[in-house]
Amino acid sequence: MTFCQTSQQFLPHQPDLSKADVDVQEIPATRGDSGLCNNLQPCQDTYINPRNRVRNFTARQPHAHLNMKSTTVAIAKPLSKLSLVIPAVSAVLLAAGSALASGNTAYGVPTPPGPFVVPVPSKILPEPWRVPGKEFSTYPDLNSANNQAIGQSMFWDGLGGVQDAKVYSNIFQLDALAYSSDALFHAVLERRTNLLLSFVGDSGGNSVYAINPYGNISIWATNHTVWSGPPASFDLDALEIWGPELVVANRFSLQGDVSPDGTQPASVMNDNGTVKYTPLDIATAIGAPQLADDIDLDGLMVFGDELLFSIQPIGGFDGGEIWHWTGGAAPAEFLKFGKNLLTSDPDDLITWNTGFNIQDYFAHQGYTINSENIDAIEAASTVPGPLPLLGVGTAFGLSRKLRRRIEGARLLTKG
Ligand SMILES: [Ca+2]
Ligand SMILES: [Ca+2]
Ligand SMILES: [Ca+2]
Repeated sequence: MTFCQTSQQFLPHQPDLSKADVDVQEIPATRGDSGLCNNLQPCQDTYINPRNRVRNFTARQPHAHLNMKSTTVAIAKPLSKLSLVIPAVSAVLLAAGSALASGNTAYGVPTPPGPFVVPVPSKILPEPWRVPGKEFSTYPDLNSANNQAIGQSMFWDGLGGVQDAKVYSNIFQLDALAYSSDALFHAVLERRTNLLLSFVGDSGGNSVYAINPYGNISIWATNHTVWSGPPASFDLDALEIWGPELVVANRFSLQGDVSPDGTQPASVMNDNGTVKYTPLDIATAIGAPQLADDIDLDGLMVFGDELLFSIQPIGGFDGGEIWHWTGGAAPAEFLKFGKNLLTSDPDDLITWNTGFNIQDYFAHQGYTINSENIDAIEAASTVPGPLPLLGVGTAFGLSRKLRRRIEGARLLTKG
């Protein structure tokens, strides 16, 4: 077991994984690193989600809500990272050593993985409970009491437990979550990690799939892994991972691509209430500025000004496209990720464009997704060892270092 030994390794969302961690760590896979549904939360193949989410874009008034009277909307204040880190440390220490148990539905029982891990680019796929700081949203938005709750996200511990995280808007559904310096962002571009995807409908009760650089697909999280008491129509439609534990995302998108109060067009929002990118920015980047009034970004990873994103089907796009965009004048390009196992050319990569038939590709590996429409994007690979039990004082010292690093990272990535 490898323990983190320096505070550097405890930095969440480490700003530059692309240079420092270029060497892929070929860690022998263990049962726990297999990445498939684990023995505590076996794959559920019996759950059928009948809902087929099809949106009528032609009937929708383009940003009609922008004409609504501007109102002051009370949005839940983002939780302070510091105020959350210390309780999280306490929870980890108090619960450390307790055996993992099945059947728990309260978040953090037996324990969330804690805030002090940074993923390492590799082909190893960690089980969800090993990954800290997991936040998600459903479609439609629900809270942990299984009531409809517009704009709500939840934390999930990977063992079925959830708790309310944040209300991003009191008016509009939440449909994408990200962090300003998403871990493994560049590892995706360099094909050194596992790409995580959710599709509209979560067919078969499978909320999140993983595809590795070799083109192999596996189930990363079933709906029961995410939420042990999911509603009948559970559909994960936003995902952010790599914590710190119990810390909310700081980039997001709402359904309809508007600001939380509905007064501005916004495909990507900053947590400070400013617009990171407008629908016109996104539509122009993908070469379709004529779609600016209707485009709806619904899958997102962020690193500074760079995006990996997907949109709802519109104007000839089927929703299965994943673009990489630097945020500048250059157009967005379709992501190339994963060996295409349906071709004989060993160098042929999957291009995540409209022409790539995702359902067909998944079907060839035995998975039925019933949709081309990607509604969440993330990445996961090797999780370093857990925080060694050095005592509360040491851990709280680490939390102070963590706070400083978070503050520094905020300055670097502000905006
Ligand atoms: Ca949602
Ligand atoms: Ca989904
Ligand atoms: Ca959106």
